[in-house]
Amino acid sequence: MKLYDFTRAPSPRRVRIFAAEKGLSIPSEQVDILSGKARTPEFLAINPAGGLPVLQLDDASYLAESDAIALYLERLHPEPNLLGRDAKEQATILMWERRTELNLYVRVLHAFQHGHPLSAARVKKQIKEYAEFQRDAIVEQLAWMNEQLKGRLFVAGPRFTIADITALVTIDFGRLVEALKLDPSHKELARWYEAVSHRPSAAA
Ligand SMILES: N[C@@H](CCC(=O)N[C@@H](CS)C(=O)NCC(=O)O)C(=O)O
Repeated sequence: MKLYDFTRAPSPRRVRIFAAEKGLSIPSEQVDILSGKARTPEFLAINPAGGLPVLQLDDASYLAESDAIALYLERLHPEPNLLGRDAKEQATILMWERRTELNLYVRVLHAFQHGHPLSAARVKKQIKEYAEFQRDAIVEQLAWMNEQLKGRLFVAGPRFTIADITALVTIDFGRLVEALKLDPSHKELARWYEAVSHRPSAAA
């Protein structure tokens, strides 16, 4: 296996943390997305959607999309379990994973794409008002997450799962691009962030 990776990008980090939680060390190759390397004809032959991460399998085929790669790794290496054991737990984790990705990650990404100078040359047109709108939505979403974390240790329940990985990566990416600031009055979110960001896998 080989992971096409870019250390500074959030989606590949989701896979890196997932693999680190399972104790896996996957050889990787850096693809500089900032200089457009994930959009060259050679790379599009590997992943026609463009973008990272991509996992090259031992049969020389390719898997893209971080959640799909995570599912593949979980099936090959079931422990520690990060995607749920029975029907209810799997569905609950998926519910929180999708909420985190669609309501937080995508907003942070859009705030970055439309508001950050690093993205200026990479989108056809930056719409600053849209970035501002997404920043406001991020603030609301974080307040909501803080409420949801009351009475439970992790995003999807009593144990660490893929939903925590997606939330951690999103928050770190948001801080990096200044679309997101954690409010010190959000005690539950701060408690959760402290716990997950100190796991060894967070360094991945
Ligand atoms: N939905 C995809 C996101 C893929 C994606 O957009 N990756 C970004 C990095 S976070 C990328 O490679 N962007 C550069 C490009 O698309 O050219 C996933 O979860 O894997």
